[in-house]
Amino acid sequence: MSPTSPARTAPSANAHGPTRRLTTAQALVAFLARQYTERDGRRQRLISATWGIFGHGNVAGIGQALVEAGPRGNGDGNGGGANGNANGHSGAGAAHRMPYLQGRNEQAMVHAAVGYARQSGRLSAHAVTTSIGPGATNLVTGAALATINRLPVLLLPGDTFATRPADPVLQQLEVPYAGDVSVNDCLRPVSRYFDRITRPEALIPAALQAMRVLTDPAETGAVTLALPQDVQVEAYDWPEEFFAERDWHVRRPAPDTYELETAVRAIRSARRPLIVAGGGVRHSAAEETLAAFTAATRIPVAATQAGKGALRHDHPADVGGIGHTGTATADELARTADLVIGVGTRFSDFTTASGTLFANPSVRFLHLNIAGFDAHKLAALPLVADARTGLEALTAQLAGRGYRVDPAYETEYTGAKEAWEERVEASFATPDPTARPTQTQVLGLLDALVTEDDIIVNAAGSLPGDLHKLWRTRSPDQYHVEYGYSCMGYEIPAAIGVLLADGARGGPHRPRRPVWALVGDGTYLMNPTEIVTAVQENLPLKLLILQNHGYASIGGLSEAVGAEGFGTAYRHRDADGGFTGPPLPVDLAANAASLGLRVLRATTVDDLRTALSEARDAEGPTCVYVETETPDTVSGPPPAQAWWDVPVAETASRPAAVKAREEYDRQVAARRRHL
Ligand SMILES: Cc1ncc(C[n+]2csc(CCOP(=O)(O)OP(=O)(O)O)c2C)c(N)n1
Ligand SMILES: [Mg+2]
Repeated sequence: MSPTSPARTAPSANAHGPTRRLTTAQALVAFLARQYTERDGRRQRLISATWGIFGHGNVAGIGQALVEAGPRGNGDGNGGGANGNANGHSGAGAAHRMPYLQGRNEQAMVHAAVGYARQSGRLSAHAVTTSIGPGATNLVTGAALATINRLPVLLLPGDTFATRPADPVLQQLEVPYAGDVSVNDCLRPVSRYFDRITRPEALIPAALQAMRVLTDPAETGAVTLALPQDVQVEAYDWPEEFFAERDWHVRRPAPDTYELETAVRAIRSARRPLIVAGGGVRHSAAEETLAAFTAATRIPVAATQAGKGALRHDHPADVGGIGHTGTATADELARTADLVIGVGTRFSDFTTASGTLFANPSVRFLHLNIAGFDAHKLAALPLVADARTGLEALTAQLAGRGYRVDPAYETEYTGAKEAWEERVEASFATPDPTARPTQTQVLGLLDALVTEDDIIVNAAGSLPGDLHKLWRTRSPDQYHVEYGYSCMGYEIPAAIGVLLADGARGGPHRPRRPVWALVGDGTYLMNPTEIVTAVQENLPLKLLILQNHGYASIGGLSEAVGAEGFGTAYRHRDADGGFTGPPLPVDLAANAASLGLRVLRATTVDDLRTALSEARDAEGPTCVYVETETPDTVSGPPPAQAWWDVPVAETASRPAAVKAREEYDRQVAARRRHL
């Protein structure tokens, strides 16, 4: 971090040099507009915009500060006091403006910020300002999602008065046992850094810590600065240095010599090594380095949800998704692997098939991860480093010693990959163009249309599993599936965030990249309202709604675990009070249209092909709506290739649960703890 020289033009000064008199909120916004990240010689704004919904907890503080710093403020570039500000320094020059984005729901604003951060390679992020109370607590889900996925987002919830002149103010929680608790304390466990700014000057260390955490590749996630509503508007003489431009270098730590040597020895003695590529490959922009490592060693690469796209789908070493939603190719390799090399993964239960996937009795793990916490999982040999730097070091070390997997192993996985490809083709095939499409046929039609420019965004329902197994990822950032938190309702706002990110923005001669939000009907109903934001910003969101009248994924899971599909269909009540009546007369296409989207309804395979193509070419926000057919054996997805631990009732009166428990006990018996 190397601050450049601040403008020393302030008329006032204290013992430590010139100062500016600003409110806490004005100072925070001015500070945020002057933070930059730098990595690999590229420099960009760290906080490039602020999302907000205003209420009494932020309207006069952060809200007023955003007016001063935004396009409607006194942003004439010389700090002139167009609005009568005596010091004239809260006004933002063009480079230091703080653009404002208007959201409809606080959780959705965080999702949008997360989509933006991921698409920006974690080098640029958004802030989110809310009122106190419900506005603030609506952030909790988004914060958890950001933190779990290690994606930076700065949360600025308003908080109740620090001076407590009139407790309880509107929306204030009072707990009898502690006077200093507010609802914002809910954000502590889901934040990587949390502070409550109860005095203006406390902002200085807090803001610097917040930037440190946001730009730390091992630490990053949601960062929360809770801002009591009285402190936001309180004036203070800020040291001018606080407003200097600061560059936050995003580091690429190199591996420790001992860990590197241990890793190289482990790889050289492996006969059936398998790489598990996670989101860390993407965050480190290590895709090409991974390809070079694979070219040298021919070690096959399986991918988690966050890592899919680390290699192109047609790269000879790409064996597809791994784990519960993985391909047969990857999962078979995992069962026999003697060395599993994790690169930037959290080794979630989906990846390990809840501890049943890595079945070779002598399997060992090696884990290249920037976070020591993850690098040590599964009793792995840790290789704590940036993914790119670590892979470069491994490649260099192994190249000198001529390591390459046995050609028979390469032939084996190449053959298995071809066999899986035939299953993908079978799932995508549309023998009857006049029929209603199944979900996998919908994916097949989209697959036939997209190029490496397209980006697909998804998070929950049955789509993530189908996509993980079947999607042919054509570019490193095409596959944007949030599966750390798998949060229904992420898709639409996140797609907006992706569209706002530089990576998706076309130049004057290049249209924006097509960004598709793929949602089930349940997911749509959870959180459709950010459509209005896409319309407001004229972002060419492409929303694909797949109607199957309920929570089909959970319905299937429920059947499998003895819960008989209970409560998962969107149907009228029957005479017994269950939900087995006719589907509900809900028209999601009309709903999307009412929020401002152009909607293309498709009934048949042929309709859908046309509608998708029209949507892809559309310049404005567009929705394709299709009702899907329940899959048959030809066009359904391949079944799960590995287990997932969802505990089943140990005792029950109903036969479905008793039977499911027998199967559960069989599966649990195969679980291993890798120690
Ligand atoms: C916010 C949230 N609530 C609940 C869940 C649990 N859940 C996972 S998938 C799912 C159903 C999704 O329904 P839909 O979007 O229609 O997709 P489908 O299962 O029909 O493919 C539910 C309730 C979740 N992932 N996120
Ligand atoms: Mg559904």
